[in-house]
Amino acid sequence: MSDRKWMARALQLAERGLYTTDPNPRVGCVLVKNGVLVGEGWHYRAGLPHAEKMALANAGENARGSTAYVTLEPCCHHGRTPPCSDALIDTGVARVVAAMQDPNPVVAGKGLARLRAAGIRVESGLMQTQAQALNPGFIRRMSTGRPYVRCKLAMSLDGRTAMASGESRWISSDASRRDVHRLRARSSAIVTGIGTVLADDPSMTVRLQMEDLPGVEVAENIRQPLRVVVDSSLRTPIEANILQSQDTNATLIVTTSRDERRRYALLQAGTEVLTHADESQVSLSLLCEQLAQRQINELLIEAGPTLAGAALQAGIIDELIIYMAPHMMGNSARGLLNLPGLEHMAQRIPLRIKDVRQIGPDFKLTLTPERD
Ligand code: AOF
Ligand code: ZN
Repeated sequence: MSDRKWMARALQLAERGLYTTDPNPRVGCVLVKNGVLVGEGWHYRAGLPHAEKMALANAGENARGSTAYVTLEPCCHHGRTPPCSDALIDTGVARVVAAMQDPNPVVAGKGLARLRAAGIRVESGLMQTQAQALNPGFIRRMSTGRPYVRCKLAMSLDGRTAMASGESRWISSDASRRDVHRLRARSSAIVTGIGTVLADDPSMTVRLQMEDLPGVEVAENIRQPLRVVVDSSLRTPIEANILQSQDTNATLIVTTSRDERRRYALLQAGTEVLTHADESQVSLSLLCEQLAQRQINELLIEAGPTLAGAALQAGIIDELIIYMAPHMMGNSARGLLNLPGLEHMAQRIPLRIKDVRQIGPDFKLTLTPERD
């Protein structure tokens, strides 16, 4: 029982890195000796010490003979920092309880093996489900070469997203929109479509106050996710808000266009252009692979009915997040998703409701596509 209590504390610590560790995983560690907490730590940012190193430093001499509870298998490689398994061995930690193996192929069980070989008692798998939930993107990228993809939508109770004129500000409440900023802040990248850029001119940056982020550590400015525009014919205006960059990376435009003049103009404006030359339209599946190669863990799609519908039909979505506002927009208003080819009940796309909660006056639904 007390093992669970300490692991729960380590999970809580890991969560402090929710908005900062990217592309690294969120990891927490506590050191316990004779039933007493002697040290704790978490990973704050890539390049800074791992959770175990911070906990060991925090415990000092008390680390010797203690039990380490870690939410991820201690590493055994020299990355930006030296191996945590060696640090645990050198300090004389007696027992290590890990919540899960590290899916990173350079670690993948070898960290635990090294600890065992040094005579440390090692267990793995305690509260694994909770530990996995901390790092869906890191785990997905390491094990499949793809990011974990969320798609966010806002609709009325009757499933509408804009009036026939296109007017759509605002469907969901202020509280829901702040929740979307939290989703953005934990994502490595945000993908939108040219339709949304032309219609709404969004900046797709994270704009949050500290009180919007309870229980996390963010000492400096919030990290801004990479912004990506799916724009087959390079219609993004140079002056679009999404291309403007204060403390953000260059925006990435994905296209099939070979218009060199447009491409040059966009490059001049500091934008990066990625061309899917062999495709008739941008391949969302290929884009996912390319973004994973750029260390994108969690990807958020914030787009209109065309791109969001295409993403669902391409099978790349892991989680649909729908903010449902309690009003009716009527049946001349626009629908949630364009799903061409859907004509028979047998072709429906089955979803499973994972979570329902109220945010301000709205309902937030989290759904996962049923894959067989
Ligand atoms: C741990 N504890 O707190 C974290 C781990 O480049 P580096 O040195 O930061 O290493 C990054 C890799 O280390 C990352 O891909 C993952 O396998 C592991 N992360 N391991 O023992 C930690 N954040
Ligand atoms: Zn480590």
